Amino acid sequence: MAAKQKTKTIIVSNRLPVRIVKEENKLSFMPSEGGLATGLGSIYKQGDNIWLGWPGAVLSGKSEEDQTKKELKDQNMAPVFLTEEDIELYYEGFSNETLWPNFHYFNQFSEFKQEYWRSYQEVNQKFADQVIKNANPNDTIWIHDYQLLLLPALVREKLPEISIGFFLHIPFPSYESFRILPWRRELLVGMLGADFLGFHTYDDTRHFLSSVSRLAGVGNEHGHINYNNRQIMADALPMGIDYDKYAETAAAPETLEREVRYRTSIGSQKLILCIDRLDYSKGIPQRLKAFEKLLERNPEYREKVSMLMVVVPSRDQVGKYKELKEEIDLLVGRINGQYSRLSWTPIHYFYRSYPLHALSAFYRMAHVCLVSPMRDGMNLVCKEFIASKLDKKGVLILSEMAGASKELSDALLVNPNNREQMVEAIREALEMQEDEQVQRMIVMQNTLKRYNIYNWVDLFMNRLSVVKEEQRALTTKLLDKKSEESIQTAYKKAKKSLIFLDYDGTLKGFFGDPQAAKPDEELYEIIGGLTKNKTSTVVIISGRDKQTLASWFNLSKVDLIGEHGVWLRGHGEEWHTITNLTDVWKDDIRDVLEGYVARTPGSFVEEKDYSLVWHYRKVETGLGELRTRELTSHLKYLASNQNLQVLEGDMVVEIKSTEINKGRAARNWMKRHENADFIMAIGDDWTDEDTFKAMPKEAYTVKVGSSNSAAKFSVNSFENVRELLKGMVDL
Ligand code: GDG
Repeated sequence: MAAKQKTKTIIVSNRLPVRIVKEENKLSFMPSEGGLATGLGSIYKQGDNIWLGWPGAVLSGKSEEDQTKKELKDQNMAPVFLTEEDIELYYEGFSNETLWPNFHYFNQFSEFKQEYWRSYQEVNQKFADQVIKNANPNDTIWIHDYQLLLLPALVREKLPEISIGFFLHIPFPSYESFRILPWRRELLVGMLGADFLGFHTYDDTRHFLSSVSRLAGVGNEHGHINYNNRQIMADALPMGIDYDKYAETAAAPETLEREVRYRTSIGSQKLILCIDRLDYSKGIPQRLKAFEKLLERNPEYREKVSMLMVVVPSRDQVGKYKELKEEIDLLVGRINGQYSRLSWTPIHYFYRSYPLHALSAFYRMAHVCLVSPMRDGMNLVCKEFIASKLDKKGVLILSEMAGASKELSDALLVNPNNREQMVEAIREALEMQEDEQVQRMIVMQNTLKRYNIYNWVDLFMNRLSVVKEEQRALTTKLLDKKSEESIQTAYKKAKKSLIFLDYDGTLKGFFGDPQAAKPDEELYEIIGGLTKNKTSTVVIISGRDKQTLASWFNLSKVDLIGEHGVWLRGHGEEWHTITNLTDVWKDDIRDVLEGYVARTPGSFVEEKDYSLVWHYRKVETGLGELRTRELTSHLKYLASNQNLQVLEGDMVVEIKSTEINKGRAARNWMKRHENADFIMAIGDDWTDEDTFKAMPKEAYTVKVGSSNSAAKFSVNSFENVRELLKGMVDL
């Protein structure tokens, strides 16, 4: 017997958690333990798991490459080698001069260069080749960040069944920003190669879904996207920190020793701490100007308060970063020049990075941590500050433009563009009573302890495997001859059967005019055959209005469920509804739909008792789909607080109360027929998915069409349904 193949996890990011230093032709390998590396350590260091990425140095020649491969292999890593040109065009170029500014709403800085784009595609392909070389179809791939947006689809192309997760560490911009990118569609399609896409905040997720809907023409239901016959999920999963590591470092002797040393040289003033990578998204000049205003306006703080500002060098080869560095240097010079005393420096400014214990001493010493980015995917500095405050004293001022602000609502939240508010917040922080500081700190510490980095990693992996399971559950098996015969035999043997049949697309094909789809002779014969048998109950369960259903099936002995479950009628009974429904919303929504009809030749509105439907089957190809995207997002906006749902069917958009669905109606009917020993449901669109989901395990469920479904079997067309039913009654 062949040994069962072991499955592994492959992490992929632009940079490996390692730094190669080349000195006199000798390579040394230093670990670079960022937050992500620590969190993912629990994954990539296990068994055969592996982390793929660029090792951080351009290597010359095969011997350096071989040495790197060997060295990294022992640490469960594998390198993707990049050339100097790759770094310039793909990394500094497309990643940092095109995507980074666009995703952070700095579009005036965004460069659109074809050579950047070409290189981005090539390097993503290089990463894909490495992944494919290392991966087996049952492995799990976790791809990180904006440098690798094309990678999910490139891997999917070669390994269609593999599990792919993607996490974006920076904001996903609003559609209005994203649409500016010339390669927006390609980028989205690249991301949609993943099965699960994680973002720091709900807003990022919402923006992504909106771009998918508008640019790729794919809608979503609660973050589930059905794309290329694969169910994908997008969700918010805010990244945490290694809380214990920061708390422990804050208590370490080395940190305390540093704190004493720093305090001795700096004096006893209150400290406002700022730590950032050099980046225009971090709002450094804006913050300096707010501090300048504070000193100008409140002379009592002079000599009492200093800012301790660490700016970590980053991307200083990129033009915009050089300019920013000069601006910061000038501002710091101006403020210090204006306000310094021999015994006091307003701003202690350091353009370098520090070891962890020094950082931790800074966190301990700070009265206030001022984190004021113009945009930030999450921001970990503010979280590290909170975790380092062992005595729970200190105040966090946090920009509402940082993802972290969604979790840390006990910080003093500011809009970094509002200088007056920033000045006031600094003043408030410096004056805040200790008991209030402690109160706020406790709430924030509890949040961060719970949602730490390990929890984040577990949740991500868990979400990915849930999506994969959902996909498996939605894989239907094409109904073959054998299964068809076994259904027919089971029906014949049954003592009492209950059969739910959708109408349009299931029993009858589609017509431009919905009224033209009336039953034909063959269909009446089939229904007649099924209902001839007294122990058989046949239910037509459709989205159609009750008048149409009644007129078509008046002479048949079928039960009818119309308008997706609003109206129900047993054979020989009167119509009734199962809920107290209201239709007061219809006037407003009808006006909106009429507006779309006016702009979309060939479309029309169908009115049912408790729902409105916009039909676009006869609209010019392309235009109907375009309007559908616009209309659904418009309607979803209107429907959000009215208990309404917007459903996209086959060439229709329908709006109705959330209380109505076919599944609920089908359950109601099953209660009436509790002792049925043969239950079957057949349907073609996703309103029938509710019916399938309501069915007991032993029921036969059949989906017409090829997309994912909760049904057990699928058939290609309504003609196949007719064949199946004919075989049941020997027609
Ligand atoms: C991106 C997103 C998102 C800083 N100076 C030193 C030092 N650091 C460490 C901090 C912190 C990290 O660097 C910076 O992380 P941030 O989250 O603040 O910002 P980005 O680098 O822009 O990260 C961001 C993040 O990805 C994660 O998803 O939160 O929004 O932009 O951990 O402590 N570390 C050391 N010395 C320093 O001088 N040792």
